Amino acid sequence: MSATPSLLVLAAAAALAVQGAAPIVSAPTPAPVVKRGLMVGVRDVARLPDTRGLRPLDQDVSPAGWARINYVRDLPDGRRFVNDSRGRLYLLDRGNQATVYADVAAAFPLSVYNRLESGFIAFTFHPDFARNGLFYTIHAERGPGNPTTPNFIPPGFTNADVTYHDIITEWHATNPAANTFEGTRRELLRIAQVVENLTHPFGDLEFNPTAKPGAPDYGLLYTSGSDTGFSNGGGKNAGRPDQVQRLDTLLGAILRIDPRSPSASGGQKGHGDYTLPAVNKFAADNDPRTFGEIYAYGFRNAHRLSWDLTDGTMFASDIGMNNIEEINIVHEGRNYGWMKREGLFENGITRPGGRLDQLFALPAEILDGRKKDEFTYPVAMYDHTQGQAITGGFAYHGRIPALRGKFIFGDIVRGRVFAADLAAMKKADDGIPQTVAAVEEVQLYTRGAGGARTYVTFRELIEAANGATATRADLQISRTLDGELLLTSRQDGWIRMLAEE
Ligand SMILES: [Ca+2]
Ligand SMILES: [Ca+2]
Repeated sequence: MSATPSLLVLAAAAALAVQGAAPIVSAPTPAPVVKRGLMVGVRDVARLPDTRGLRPLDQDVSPAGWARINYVRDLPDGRRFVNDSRGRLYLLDRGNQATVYADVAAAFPLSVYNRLESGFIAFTFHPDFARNGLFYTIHAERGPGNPTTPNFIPPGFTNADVTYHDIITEWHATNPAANTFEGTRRELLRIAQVVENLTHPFGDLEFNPTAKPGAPDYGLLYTSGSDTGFSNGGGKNAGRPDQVQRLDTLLGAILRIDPRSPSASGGQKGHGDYTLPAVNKFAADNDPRTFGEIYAYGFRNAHRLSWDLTDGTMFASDIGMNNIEEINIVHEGRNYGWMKREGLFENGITRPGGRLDQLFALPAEILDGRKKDEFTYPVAMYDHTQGQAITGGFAYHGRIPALRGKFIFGDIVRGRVFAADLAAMKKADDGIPQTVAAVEEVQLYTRGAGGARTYVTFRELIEAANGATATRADLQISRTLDGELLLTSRQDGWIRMLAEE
């Protein structure tokens, strides 16, 4: 076995620079992500219909992409659903033929499609969908000329500043067993963006899959933690550290809401048409200056959440600015640092004349835990010499022995698939910034007709499928009902599965 320890102590990070020295602008973590012998087969599952041209050219961030998959989700009844960000929610039958379950684009004609996270961004089913027929979607709309007023505009701004809306909608299927949606919709929450480009909208909706009926967390809806472009969304309102690191806002935080309307629950109303969970720390504090929806805060673009099904540990993948990609273990009420922190560093924007693309080393007594600050630090990370944007990831306990006990994730842009030891990640959740789990790369392979292995990269698979080079892999990962992992791309429309050692 490799002699590399699974838990790294990044003494080198501390030694790179002393606090107050010159900013660090590249390669701030010392170890590259390398392959250490993990090899996993990948096989084709299904390809979505070709939707090139479905949207006008100026309303398609990647017109050459066959289809733009963000999420695959299985229902307990065996049905599999997948979204195309161009505006369709598909149902895959047992033969993997896709039919349109809901035409989301038709429902939301003001939607914006020309950014990486745009269009029909995400969906999730209520854990009791089989009985109540409820599911939830995220989309974004243009602000100017929009007839609907946002429920929340960032502090200090007015409707005249609003550029985009980020919207969470509840859909109610009259017959949950039907294979085509028929029913009604109710808007839960609409928040305003004020930056030039639609940037870091809500990216994920999740129910804690380990919460059982009757438990306090059952039926509560979590959102991504998204700074709505106040980092680099462009225009005069970007680069605003005063908009984050505060509890009187709905942005930059993972929110946890009871999606029931207060008229149905009898509970306390939130900013939108939903109920504030009485169990939320910032709802229970009876302080109106701390918004009761906030579960944890200090995120830039924690666009994917997941739970370890064996013990309920909650993970968030937070996409960094110019330097550090993070996996965080999420605890209620904690501050995860953005924009004051990026990885194990102070972000330069916090200093007079400083910039978002600069980092400064933290004092050694903070890094080694002798002195505590108010932040919670990542349990695994890599820097921008190794990738540009972290995917979601999952604690793996499925059929592939080599991956069991690992957290599997990757890099959206490069399509590299990574693994970190789950026990090491949980051990790194120790209040000591410099202890983090090691990250290694997974070697993918396909099998030919004769059974021979061909070693491949995810990006090569996309390029072969599309018959063209891809500037981005646009990798994402989903988990099946039985705990296996699906690799998808917003470029080639294929759903692939990690299948064997
Ligand atoms: Ca409060
Ligand atoms: Ca640690």
